[in-house]
Amino acid sequence: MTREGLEFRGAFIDGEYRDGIDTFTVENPSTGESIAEVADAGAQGVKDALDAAIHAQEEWMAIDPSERGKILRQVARAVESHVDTLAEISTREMGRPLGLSEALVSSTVGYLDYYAGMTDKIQGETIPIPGDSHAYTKKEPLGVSAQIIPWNAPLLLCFRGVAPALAAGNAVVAKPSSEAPLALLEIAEIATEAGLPDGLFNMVPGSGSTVGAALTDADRIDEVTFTGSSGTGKMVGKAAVENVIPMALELGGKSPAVVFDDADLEDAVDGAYQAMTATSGQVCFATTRVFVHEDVYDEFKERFVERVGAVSMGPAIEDPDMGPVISADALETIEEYVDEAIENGATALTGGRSRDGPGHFYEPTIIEGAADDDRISCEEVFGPVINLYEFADEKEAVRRANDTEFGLYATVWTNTLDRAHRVANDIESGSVMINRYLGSVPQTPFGGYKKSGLGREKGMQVIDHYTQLKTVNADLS
Ligand code: TXE
Repeated sequence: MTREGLEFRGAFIDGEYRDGIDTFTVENPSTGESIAEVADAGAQGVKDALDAAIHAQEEWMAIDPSERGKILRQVARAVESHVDTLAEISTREMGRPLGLSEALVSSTVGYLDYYAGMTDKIQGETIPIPGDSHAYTKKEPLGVSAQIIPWNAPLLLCFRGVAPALAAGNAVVAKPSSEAPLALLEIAEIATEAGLPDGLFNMVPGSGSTVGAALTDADRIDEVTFTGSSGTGKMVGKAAVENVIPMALELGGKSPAVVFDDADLEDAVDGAYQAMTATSGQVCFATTRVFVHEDVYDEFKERFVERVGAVSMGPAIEDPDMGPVISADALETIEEYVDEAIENGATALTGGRSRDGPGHFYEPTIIEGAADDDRISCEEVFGPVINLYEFADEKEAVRRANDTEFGLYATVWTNTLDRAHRVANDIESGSVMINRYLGSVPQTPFGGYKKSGLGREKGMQVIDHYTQLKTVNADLS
């Protein structure tokens, strides 16, 4: 269906697309053009989705666990056969270069396969207790999981939560970000066509303050998973406390990388380069503060500046090294942070400005000379901006790396074994990478220390989050 010449997408509720109470427009950040109209599900859409989810969940948890795994594997195969379509939609709506979008859809398939294999391994324990007794535990589903999805990696971040939630026997009502709802609506349809029962996975688009709040405030949800900004996360958390339900909050970071004098500098530069260019730095765990030992600082700087100088930037669909940032507002925020840092005495070694023309492009920017307590050193810029700092010894590096309210991700570059593990131990962060930047696989738990969030996603342990433990204690005498 088309409205005003644009593609139209309905809300996806109970296995079908539906009109909502209104529509909103989705823009291509590479061009600034409107590309689709999407239904605003409104509070009624949330209510309908919850009705459908509650009904579907009762039937889903009654299905044999290995059969549930088989269905999730079918969904994985269906998503796999749509990698190109999903990647293209995602690239158009949120501006990630096409090759990277394809890689992220493949990672999404990885989450489905990993958790599909877990459906028949969710088991309790027998517990030896005094007397003639038989005590055991069972892990039972919670019911309906509400998933609030951001725009920066919609498919992967959605299935990071949805795959284990479904595997554990729950239903899902998800709210996509208004910036990037299209690929998620497409994947909901693909999953349902592949055999996921109607109503088990619903997608309710609309604004955060109306549809998002209607979902997280609903007393019929049994769990909430949120990825996004700290401010919104706190609101979602308050609603979860009111509802007395478990929550997982992933609220971003200000991730340090520490580069020692014995590091492989080429690898360390590559790590910083990837952090800056992948999704234009708009990644929760992206390295944004690089601390380099004074003996190799100049060499690191020279190589990093040279590497960044060669970045190709352009429309994401043409698969450049780096695409745009998500919106005009985001561009303005990045400009404010960088301009303020420069006014305060820092230097932009590269970039430091946005690019004229259509789309929302900010040049990859290396900042030198920002103070540790400047706003650019402390707050999430969410753009292709990295700060360089020089340090003299390990203690200083760790202290400054930890001098942040966040604690999501950190990277250590050194070839000294004891130092690598000592620093990994001392850094206050939910994940620490040693001599690698990326380590994102479904098997490893992920989540934040300090203000970066609450709870852990991924890995086997997340099944505990999506289940409730029942203790059964029988008198055998
Ligand atoms: O986030 P919001 P936005 C950070 C990043 C970025 C900033 C703003 O710094 O610049 O947040 O991005 C929904 N009840 N991150 O505006 O508002 C909203 O519709 C329920 C970090 O996108 O937090 C969207 O689906 N839901 C990050 C989701 O919450 C509500 C990823 C996130 O939106 C709601 C993205 C409400 N009252 C942004 N209000 C990360 N951790 O990776 C909004 N939403």
